[in-house]
Order: sequence, then structure tokens, then C-alpha cells
Amino acid sequence: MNLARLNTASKAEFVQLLAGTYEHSPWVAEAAYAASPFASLASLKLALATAVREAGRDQQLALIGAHPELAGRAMVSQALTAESSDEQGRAGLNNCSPAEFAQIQRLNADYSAKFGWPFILAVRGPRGMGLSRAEIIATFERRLQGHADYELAECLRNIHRIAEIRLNDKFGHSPALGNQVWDWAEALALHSEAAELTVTYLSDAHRACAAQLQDWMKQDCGFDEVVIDAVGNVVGVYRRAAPKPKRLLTGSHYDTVRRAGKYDGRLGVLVPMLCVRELHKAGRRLPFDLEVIAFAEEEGQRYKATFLGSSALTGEFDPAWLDEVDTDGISMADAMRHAGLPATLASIEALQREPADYLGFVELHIEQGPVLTELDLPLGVVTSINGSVRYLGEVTGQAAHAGTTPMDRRRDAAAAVAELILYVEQRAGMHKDQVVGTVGMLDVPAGSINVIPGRCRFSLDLRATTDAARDALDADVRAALAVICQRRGLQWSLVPTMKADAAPSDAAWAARWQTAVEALGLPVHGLPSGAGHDAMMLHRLLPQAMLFVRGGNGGISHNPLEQVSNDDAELAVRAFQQLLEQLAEDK
Ligand code: HGY
Ligand code: MN
Ligand code: MN
Repeated sequence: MNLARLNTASKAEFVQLLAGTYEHSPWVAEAAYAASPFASLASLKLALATAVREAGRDQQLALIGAHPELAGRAMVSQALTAESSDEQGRAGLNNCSPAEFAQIQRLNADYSAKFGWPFILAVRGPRGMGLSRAEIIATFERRLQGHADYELAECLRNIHRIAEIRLNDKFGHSPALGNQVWDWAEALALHSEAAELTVTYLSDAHRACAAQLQDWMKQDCGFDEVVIDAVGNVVGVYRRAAPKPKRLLTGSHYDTVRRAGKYDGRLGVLVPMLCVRELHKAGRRLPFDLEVIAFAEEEGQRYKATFLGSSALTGEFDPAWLDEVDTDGISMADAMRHAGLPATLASIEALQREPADYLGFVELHIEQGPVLTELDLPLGVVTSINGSVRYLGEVTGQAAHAGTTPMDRRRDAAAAVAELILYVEQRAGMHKDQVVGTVGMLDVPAGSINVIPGRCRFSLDLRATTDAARDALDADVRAALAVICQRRGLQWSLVPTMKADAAPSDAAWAARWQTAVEALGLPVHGLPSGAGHDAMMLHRLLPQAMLFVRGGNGGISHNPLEQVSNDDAELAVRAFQQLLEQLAEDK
């Protein structure tokens, strides 16, 4: 099967050629035929998903209902379609232990009793190799707790993933480049300082990641030079033939939050690395240097020093950061020395880049949100990155006996912070599509169950699409904290730990991403970034624009459920290659 044949087929042939793609539901292909001819396999997949989206709820429910239960009656009675039988077989669902089989039957019954349709999961998974029974059961149990509207959408997204894999099989298409990116991300995630992926600045796991990236860049990808710089950035350069040309700068971060996903930051390092590998394998050179940086620190987890890796490039590394200490009392300078870094200001200031040496900065990143996945779009072009401000705060009252202290004589620090949290939620909710506010850390130091909290520490993360909206939110939250504490007779402190202005994408670079996405046969969707990125630091030095990649599991991020499929990783590589080719032709 190939696109030429499909694009010249009659409607009946088209439907026949796609038979089995959507389980017992030829109407999907019939509806998608109107969008023929298709520029790419990706555009065919999108047209089929769009046909389902436009079909309305009754047909969507019928489509879901046309699918068999996992390890259900159809499998037991061997009434599965060939495709479903292959898929459930690869996942070992025909080989359950009695306990697993009983558990899945219970889950099937509970799920359909709660939602009224069967649980749908693409059991060949994001890599196409097949999920384990344990992964399937864990996903089943997690999604059973979900909301009906989310579950209906998630079942349809899984049906599109099932169809995608079945189409790949029909076309003999293997997303080999996407598989490589996916496998690298898996291998990199083996380095962690906790059971669930955690890689904070200059920890042993962090250093192992740097060494791994350096090794891949040198040994597998053919970079001409690869260094780990004075702040721990891994910097790879793939040179053009002639000396001193302008460079294209790209990259993202390899540190993570606690209990992180495998793709936040890393995807934006591994994709351009693979582009260099493909250039090197083909013996090709671009008419400009390509500099790929794995930034050492973007998340601000170990030290109050966010965007540290990219700040070194823009000359905004704050010398005071060297004296910051982590929760174990280790200073950043000591952590640097332990990691074999010079830990001198001079060596860090030497990292500052000269803008005239660069064409610009591009960053590829997972969206970390629900927009692309809810539109069934693999890629999106960032229009602007939201501005943000962060604080670490503490409210101080008086610890006292929980049993003998009357409610009207308390100076309860935690109750004050709780009031502030509800204020942040209400205030940010007033302009929900523009601002967000989060208290992500909350702690009563040395608290006891029978003691009124005398101290309460907390964090504030305030963001908005514009700096003016961010600053208004910031002022209102700080004013509310003062009012709450004064009324309750408490002290308070707020230490700012980060402030980053909104970073609108450079029009020319955003246009290059748009052209790259169109070249893949996909529509261009522009969206703002609610997450902060290294690009907002490089924005101060160079013209920048970002490309977003769809996240699975509803787009969740900063969570082990963060997910990217091998097919979407493939499209990310193809889009990056398109951008490089455009730039090569511009030169
Ligand atoms: O928090 C952020 O927006 C980014 O993931 N550091
Ligand atoms: Mn992040
Ligand atoms: Mn990130």
C-alpha cells in the first residue's frame, strides 16, 4: 500500500484498502475520502481522526462500542478481528494468569458499568512494541477513576493510535527515527536520583546524563566537537565546511522536576541530535554550524537558580547563585567542584554568546498541555511563551496546644497560607485563559498533629500571557498575603526566586516552523506556551521560536505519565529536518 495508490482509488477501493483500520467501522474511511488526495501518511491519519471528530457523539460511541474488551469475551471465544487478535496477543492478553484474567474481567465490568462503553487502550503502546500486562492493568485502574468526558475523548485518542499503528503496518512504514528518539529517552531516564525520574542539578544522576549525552553526540551522531561547559551544559557542534560561519543554536534542558516525565526538555536535545546523526550518515554538511545544547538546569529544583544553563549563555548567570545552598547545605560552588567543574565566575562568564555569531535559536519541546492532543494534532507552533514570577514564602505565627487553645486566640500560620491558596485560585480563575497561579510546595516545618502550626512555608508560581497581566496578578497576590497576615496577627516573608518576561516568537522563525509543519502535510496550529522554556532566556539574545510536540495521556507533564509516541517523535525529527533544509536553501 502507498499514497499514490490510495490517492487514485475510487471511494469504494479507498474504503476497501483501509479495511480493518477502524474496528468494524468503514464509515470512518468513507467520511475521510472527501479529504483525498493526501500529501502524507500523517495527513491521512489526521483526516481519519477528523472524520471521527466531526461525526458527532452517537457515531463516536458506536465506534467505541465496536471495539472488543481487553481479554474479554471476544478473545475467549476467538471472535476477535485479525488486527485485535494480533494486538492483544502481542500484549500477552491471551496469556494472563488466573489472577490477572479475573482482575481484567472485574475492570471491564466496572468500567462499562461506570461509562457505558468498553475501555479502549492502544495496547501496542507509544513505542508500538506492546505494553506489558502490568502496564495495561495499571492504566485500566487509573482511567477507571476518570471523568466521563475525558474518558470518551481518551478512548477515541486510543482508537486513533490503534488505527495509526494499523496504517503503519499497511504502508510498511516504521517510524525508525522516532523509535531512536524514543529509545534514547528511555535510556537517558535510567539515570535518576529517585525511584521515579528525578534529575536535579549536578547530582550523580545529572552527571551520568551529561556523560551519556556527550557519548551519544560523539560516538553515535558525529558531532565535530562536544564539550561539557563550566555550568554543566553539554554543547555539541556540527560544523559546516568553511570556518567561522554563523551558527544555528538549538537545544533544551536535561534536568527534570521530581517525579518527572522522560521528554520534558530532553526531546528538544535528542531530536536535533538525531538530525545531526542523519546528516553525518549521509556525509552532508549544512552551510552553517549547528550548535546543539543540552542545558544543565532549567527547572530550579536543587537551587533557587532557574534557567541557570541558558542564563550562562546570555550573560545573566547571577554570581550569588554560587553561594546558594541546597537542602543538604551543599553550595552550588561545592556541587560544581564535586562535578569537576571550575566553579569560577570567570569560567562561567566566558560562556556568554555573541549574538552576531548566530542566526537564531529554535527549541523543540513537548507541549506539556492538552491543546494538541485534544485537536489530534502531532505538532504546533508556539506563538509566545507566558511570563512568570516565582517566590518562596513563609508565614510565621505561634505554635500552641491544639487542644487547649481556643479558636479565636490562635496565630495559625498554615490556616493563613490555606486562605492565600484559595485567593490565588479565585484571582487566577477570574481570567482563566490568561493567568495561572500555583502553590506547588507547602510545608509545616517540624509540625505535629497536636500543635497549631507556628510556621508554614510555601511556594508561589504566577504566570500570564503578558507581563502586565503577570504583574497585576503578582501585586494582587502579594497584597492579599499582607491583608491575611495582618488580620491574623502573623508575620510573613516572600523571596523572589525567578522572574521571566513573556517571550513572543520571532515571526521569521515561527514562519520557518510553520513551513516545516506544512511540508509534512499537516495544518499549522499556533498556540501560546503556559510552560517556561530556555527559549525565553535566549529570547533576550537572539530571535527565537519553538515547535511543540503532542503529549499523550491528555498532555500531562511534570508527571511520570508524560508520554510521546514514536510516530510523533518521528514527525518532530522530520519537521526539524525541514527547518534545517529551509535554512540551508536560504544561505
Ligand atoms: O515550570 C516550567 O514552566 C518549566 O517546566 N520549567
Ligand atoms: Mn519542566
Ligand atoms: Mn521543559
